[in-house]
Order: sequence, then structure tokens, then C-alpha cells
Amino acid sequence: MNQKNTNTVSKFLSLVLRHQPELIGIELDNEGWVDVATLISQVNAHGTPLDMALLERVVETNSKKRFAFDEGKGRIRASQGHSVAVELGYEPQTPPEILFHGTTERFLNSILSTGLEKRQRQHVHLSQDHATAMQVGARHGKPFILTVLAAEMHAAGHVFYLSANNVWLTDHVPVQYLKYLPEIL
Ligand code: HQG
Repeated sequence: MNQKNTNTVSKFLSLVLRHQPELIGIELDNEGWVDVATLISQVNAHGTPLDMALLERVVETNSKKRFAFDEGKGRIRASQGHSVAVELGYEPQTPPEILFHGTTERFLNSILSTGLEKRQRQHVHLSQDHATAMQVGARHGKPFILTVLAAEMHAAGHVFYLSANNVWLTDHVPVQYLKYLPEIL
């Protein structure tokens, strides 16, 4: 199984474990988990060859560690990024002083009027480092990085979570906590 095929499986898993489990006739529990044996058999039944060895490789080698097994490897889920309603069960965390959000210029007017919204997903996604935010933003066009005054937000009562794959999650970032501060990068 080469890298291209591993990526294909990873993209397909993102689709069914975050957005459309019904595509292959699986259901996520309310924490986003699905039984591994069921997943493997349903992925195969829908035309993508997958066995446990390949699934383990995808989980281990995935560049963003998007998927996680539970302790006994009986269940698997996406660690963040869902559009379907899930309760991931992460504990609230104290964020660093600042976090970054990578977006693109055409969204700016709207973001600067309503703040950062979660849109289709369950949370607003924030990055701990500028380079990661650049990659996130580049998915939408020419990247534009916003700095989020996370510690100030937290002090004001906003709740932050850190996903198993180190993505910071929050519900909404009001405009007053957004800055464009290239001089601090
Ligand atoms: C924008 C990927 C207009 C927001 C990444 C973003 C991440 C607004 C887009 C994860 C807005 C939503 C999530 C507002 C936010 N007006 N646009 N008020 N508020 N937006 O893909 O953060 O590779 O749902 O700036 O790495 O780009 O899939 O969110 O541009 O961790 O594992 O609306 O997905 O992870 O886009 O990315 P997305 P995102 P994976």
C-alpha cells in the first residue's frame, strides 16, 4: 500500500468519520466512535479495500493524526473536524497566550463583522503555531492568518479544548479577540 493509497483511505475515513457515516451505513456513537470491525467491513462493502493492518498504518502515519483508536483498539473515531453532532468529551484546557487561525482574504469582511464562527463544524479550529495555520488557510485560497487573544478570551470565560491531535477548539471567537499582528510572528 503506497502513500497515495494511504491518503485515499485517510480522506475516505475523514468523510465517513466526520461528515457522512451514512454513506457506508455506519452510525457514530455520541462521542464519535465506531466499532472497528464494523467500519472495516462497511468500507470494504463500499469498494475501498481495508484491513486492520492498513487501518493501523493510516492511524499511525496520518500527517495530522486525524484518527484515534480507543484503548483496546475496538473502536475508532476522528479526533476533531466533525460536522455531525458529537460530544468528544475533551476536558476544558487553559490555552496559550495566543493561538492562530488560518483563513483566506475573501472571508475577512464577514469574519471581522461576526467573529470566527464554526460554520459546518462543531467548533472553531485554532492552531498553536503559525506554520500550521498557514496550511489550514491555504486549503481555502491564499492564506491569511488571524491572531486570537486566547488567554484573554479564556479569562473572560470562553471555554477551550485541546483535541487528541493538538488542535485547539472553541465555540466562537468574538471580533474583539481577533488581531492581525504580523510584527509578533
Ligand atoms: C471561515 C482541517 C466567513 C474560517 C484544518 C474557515 C482544521 C468564516 C471556513 C480543520 C467565518 C470554515 C478546520 C465568518 C469562520 N465569516 N467565514 N464569520 N468564521 N469562517 O474547513 O478552520 O485537514 O470548516 O476562517 O486543518 O479551515 O480536515 O474550517 O476558513 O484543523 O484534518 O470558514 O480542518 O483539518 O472552513 O479547518 P472549515 P477550518 P483536516
